[in-house]
Amino acid sequence: MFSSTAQAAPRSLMPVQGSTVAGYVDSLYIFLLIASFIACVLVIGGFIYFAIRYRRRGENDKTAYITHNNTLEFAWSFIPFVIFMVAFGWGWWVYDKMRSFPENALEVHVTGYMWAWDFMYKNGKRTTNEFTVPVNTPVKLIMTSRDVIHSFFVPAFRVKQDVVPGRYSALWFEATKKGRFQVFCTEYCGTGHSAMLATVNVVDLEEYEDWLQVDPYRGLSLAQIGQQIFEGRCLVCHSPGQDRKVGPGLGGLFGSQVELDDGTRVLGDENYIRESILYPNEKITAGYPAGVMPTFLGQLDETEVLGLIEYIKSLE
Ligand SMILES: [Cu+2]
Repeated sequence: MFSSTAQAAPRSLMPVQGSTVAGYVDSLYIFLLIASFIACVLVIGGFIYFAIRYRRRGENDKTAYITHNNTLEFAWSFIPFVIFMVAFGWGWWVYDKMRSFPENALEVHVTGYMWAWDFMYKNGKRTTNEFTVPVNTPVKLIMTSRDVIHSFFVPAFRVKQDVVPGRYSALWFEATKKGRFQVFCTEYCGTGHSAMLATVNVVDLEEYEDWLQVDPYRGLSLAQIGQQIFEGRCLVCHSPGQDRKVGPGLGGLFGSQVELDDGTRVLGDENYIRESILYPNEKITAGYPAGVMPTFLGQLDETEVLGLIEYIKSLE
């Protein structure tokens, strides 16, 4: 349900345990679950039992005069206190493991925005909605947001961290299983929130190093580069056909007369497409709200902008 590993994962209540902390988190979670269940049975069961056993049986039935019971009162305070302290100490121990960053961690930079995730490696390699890390290696993600608060969650790794505009937050994990694992945004961030998905691809160290060297655009035509970017970043909001999504469909845009919200018309040429990508609020298509599309200024280089223009030209 949560992850799509290379091997078929056995069906279970919890996602695959794919990191060094996953087992610790699950143990604490199961302890809390069982303790809560026992407390629930005692409280609700006791409530039902007393309600029946001591119900009022007639007009003259008077409530017995009860003062107190030291032993009982101590027990019902002290036993929960011990359980809470165990949960606190245990939780602290697990949290400390999750928040103590190993010094030798491989650092990857992450940027969240409506509605995709960008990943950037130290050698300049950039990817969108998918990133690769080596197995059995500590990885530190240094994360920020371009617009609103998002939250980066990898269920299989049991790690989650808010991603906040204007500052960096971080999380770390050490993947213990190879495979492909789902990333979710878990902070509601607008229309495309549920489609704000990414994949962590965990591979051998050698495979990771090869992957890191590969130029993702090598051997691709401009339009193919554009298609790759479109599918990663634009498809959440724009259909490649005529359908209306968050934004207008881009099929047939090139060469057409685009009606704007101020009633004027503009030719859908290269300059219009470029401006719409880099300065999306300059010209708003009629029937769509302003201020929704984020700018891609500084996010795409010239080749990528040209690629997108070529790809959009080819859409019908
Ligand atoms: Cu989000």
